Amino acid sequence: MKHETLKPFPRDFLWGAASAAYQVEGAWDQDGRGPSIWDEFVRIPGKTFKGTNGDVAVDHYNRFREDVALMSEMGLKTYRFSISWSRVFPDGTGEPNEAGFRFYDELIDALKAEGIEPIVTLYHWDLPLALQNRYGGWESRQIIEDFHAYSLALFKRYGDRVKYWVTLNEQNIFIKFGYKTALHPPGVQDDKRMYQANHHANLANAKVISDFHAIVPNGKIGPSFAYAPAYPASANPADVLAYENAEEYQSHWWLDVYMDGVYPQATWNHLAARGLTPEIEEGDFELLAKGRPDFIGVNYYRTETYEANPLDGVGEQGTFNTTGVKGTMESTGVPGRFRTVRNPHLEATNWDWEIDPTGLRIGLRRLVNRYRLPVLISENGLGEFDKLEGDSIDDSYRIVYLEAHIKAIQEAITDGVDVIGYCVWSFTDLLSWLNGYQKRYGFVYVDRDEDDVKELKRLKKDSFYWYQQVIEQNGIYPSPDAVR
Ligand code: BGP
Repeated sequence: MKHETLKPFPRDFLWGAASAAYQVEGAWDQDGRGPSIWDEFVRIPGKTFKGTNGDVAVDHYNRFREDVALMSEMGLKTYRFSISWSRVFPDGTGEPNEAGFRFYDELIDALKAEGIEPIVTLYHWDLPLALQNRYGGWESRQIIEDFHAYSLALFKRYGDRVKYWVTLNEQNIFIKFGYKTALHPPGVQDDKRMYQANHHANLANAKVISDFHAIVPNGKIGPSFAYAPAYPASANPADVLAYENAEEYQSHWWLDVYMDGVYPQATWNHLAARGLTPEIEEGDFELLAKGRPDFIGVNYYRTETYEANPLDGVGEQGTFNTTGVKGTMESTGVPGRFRTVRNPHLEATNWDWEIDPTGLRIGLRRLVNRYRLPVLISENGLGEFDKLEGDSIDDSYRIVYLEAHIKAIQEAITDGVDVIGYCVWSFTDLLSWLNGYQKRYGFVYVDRDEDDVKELKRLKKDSFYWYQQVIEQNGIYPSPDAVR
């Protein structure tokens, strides 16, 4: 559908950028912080690109005032960041670490002083190691109580200043990578355990959401989901069925639970036939039904294209490109259901993520038609090799990428989707979990690499000035009349 004119972005649209504690903070053992599962995992040889870790990351913990000053200069309306659970509760439960709580007080106050709305993520993958060791983390139902206690402590402490909260960041990724492909901690490969851990995460999410509004009456809360909308490789009904299978298995499996408290049937049956469905206890579905969020958080980077996969076809363990060597990502799938194929209509990044702005518009429309909630785009961005030349960084490819995605959002808004904000991943360069520091996303270059922390100097990329202007004029087009 082509529009003759596009609706302008809403006046209070939240133009933003996002990060996560482990990827930016550093200060891994400073001021009483306890270790997280990532602190341990990155030390296992061969797990991350060149053995990189977040010990120092970009030292945001000690340089947050400089970073907030840059956000203010840019005119950012919102900044999404996560709280490190083991910084505020070093053991996961029990004794709080006041220095950790104070750090987030200061960060929130610094943002508010500049008129920047904080969006706080409760959990961006860095589970306290103590909870992993004590009872196996997400594999125990105890995590539901402990995540609840931790979250309520944050709501009580910061709820007077923080309106927007994200519960779990990309449950679909941390569960699949943690318990299927073993690319993330705890590095397990066991589907039965995976679906059980996933069920606990669903319950933890719902329990926190169901108690949120009593503590933060004017607040808004929702999970952030890694949504890669599915396409069929062709109009062959076998491929269309594969795409339906994939959309349900890769996305509705989580989203239907978040929004409606139910697991989708075909995938449930597929797992039940293999003895893989989670143990359900009395009251679980009642709790899930109470967890309907206020918005759908969407992290969008790409679409995925699917074709039919025979019963003896490819499985889910193909090579994942963490080197930036284009063409090294392998096809993956579920035998008898679907497999991924390259989409010949799309260009891909050096990490083989297909670039598809229209896919964002398609995804937004699908989500809103199915779940009827506003959407917060909690992540979108381009990871690339950036080159520092003198003091400047020409990242015009990033500008092209973001501009196309912003146009797609405006088209979706014109279609009728309620989008409340857009957080570009990321504000400063940061640690890419498996890909080291060479896969850069920021508007602000941080001068460090895998081998040398250097002075961590901050330098504005060309995209910084471009996004500053986008925010200033509330979109790419200053007035709807200028849109054709
Ligand atoms: C999302 C995560 C982010 C971020 C981003 C980019 O999945 O929520 O934390 O890392 O992806 O991914 P990567 O760093 O793997 O390129």
